[in-house]
Amino acid sequence: MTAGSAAGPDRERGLPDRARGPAPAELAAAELVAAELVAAAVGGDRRALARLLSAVENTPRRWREIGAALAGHAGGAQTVGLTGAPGVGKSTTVTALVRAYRRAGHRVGVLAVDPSSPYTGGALLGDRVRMSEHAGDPGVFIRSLASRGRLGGLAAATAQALRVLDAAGFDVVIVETVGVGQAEIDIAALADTTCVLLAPGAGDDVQAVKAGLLEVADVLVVNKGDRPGAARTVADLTAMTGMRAGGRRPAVVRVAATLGEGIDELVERIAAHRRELAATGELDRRRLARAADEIRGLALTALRDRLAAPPHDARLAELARLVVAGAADPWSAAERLLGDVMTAQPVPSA
Ligand SMILES: Nc1nc2c(ncn2[C@@H]2O[C@H](COP(=O)(O)OP(=O)(O)O)[C@@H](O)[C@H]2O)c(=O)[nH]1
Ligand SMILES: [Mg+2]
Repeated sequence: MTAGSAAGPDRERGLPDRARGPAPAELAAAELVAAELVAAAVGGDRRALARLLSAVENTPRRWREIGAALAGHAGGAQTVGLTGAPGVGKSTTVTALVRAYRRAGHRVGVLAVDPSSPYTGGALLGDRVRMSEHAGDPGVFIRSLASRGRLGGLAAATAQALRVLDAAGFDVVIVETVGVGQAEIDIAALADTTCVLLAPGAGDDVQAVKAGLLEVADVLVVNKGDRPGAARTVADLTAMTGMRAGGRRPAVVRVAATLGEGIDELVERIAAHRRELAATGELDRRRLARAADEIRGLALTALRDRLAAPPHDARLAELARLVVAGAADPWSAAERLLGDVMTAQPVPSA
């Protein structure tokens, strides 16, 4: 399998050995079975961690094998999603958060999820420069995931990658995603606590409402707090969230990420949200709901795949002929088809 070489070592930013080309040993490592890679990653081996993330990103058919090896290791990390429009300051805020979490002694993993190629966007180049202050710190692991044009697949890949970083023992795992569409918002919502970033300025708040961003926000962050209009935006958002019918009201935090201002408060708001989730049972409820979604998705995909493949595709065609000939009704035909499909077969990996 070629996942490691396809992704390129350059993708694993923060790794001291990132400039090397794939060595034979590395290619051999890519062939390792998931259980060995997971055991090594759980033991702190960053190369194994990078290999696992490459496999997750490039080889969905290995998800099952990897997921099975991860079971029992994941679940300990606090996950934080950061979303917002391009340029609002997500990467700058992530960098500041990483610094704050490191000061507190936490190990931090970061997934930067970009719908475009990480090599073409200028923003990611900027990320790389800013994030480089954490390069060589064994308590920090930063990785970008690109969608290759399939955002639905990206959400699934991000869920697996989160699980990998969680199992690898990071106390906090941060996911940065551009909040420009439902698929990206879904990715941010994979986290326990979702932070929505806005910048001061007329119309930003309205755009966020339109994009459905406010609904997913557990914490609203007004970044670029050093700019004119920040106090006004904080006041507008506070008023707006006050009108939210029922449910929890998100905290509104003013931050100037480039100056490091408001970051400690943001860390505290994220921690407070997490404490509240745990105390109310909401954390378990969300995790159960996410697991149910994932199982349902896998089951439906497996069902659809089976219906499209032999022998069920032929059976479907035969039943269709019976229905058209008036020899069967579509409901009983569907029942017969389901009865055939529901034989004990493993759910395929991809
Ligand atoms: N004035 C000001 N500029 C900021 C702040 N945070 C980020 N920026 C700038 O906004 C631009 C985009 O930041 P970036 O973190 O790449 O945004 P992203 O696209 O949301 O990840 C960069 O030029 C940052 O230096 C801030 O708090 N104040
Ligand atoms: Mg960014």
